Amino acid sequence: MRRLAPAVARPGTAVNLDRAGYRVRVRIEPNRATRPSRVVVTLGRSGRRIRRARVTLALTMLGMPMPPQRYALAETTPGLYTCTLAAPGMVGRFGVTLTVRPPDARTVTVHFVDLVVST
Ligand SMILES: [Cu+2]
Repeated sequence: MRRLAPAVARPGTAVNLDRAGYRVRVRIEPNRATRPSRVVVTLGRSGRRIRRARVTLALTMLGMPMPPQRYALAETTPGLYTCTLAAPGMVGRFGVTLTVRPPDARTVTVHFVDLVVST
């Protein structure tokens, strides 16, 4: 169920989301309209990193009809998943859906808002 006030990923801060026993931590940098951004996600459960999950991200601009952009993250370090987002081209609030498929557990989905700012 979506929370009424979703977590917001702002430049320079991480978002922590707890869902179904998982701790999902997300950083998006630099979150600028004219530059690609790096997404770094860590997955934990009971204090342990989750490895070999399949992690995907869908991005839509809130309040503007545009097709979602979808990305698959790569596990670049054990339990740490990354991807690079194309420069969004505009400032504003983007809705992010992050889907985590752990190797031996149910799929976990979290939602948050990504705030893209100007330079
Ligand atoms: Cu837009």
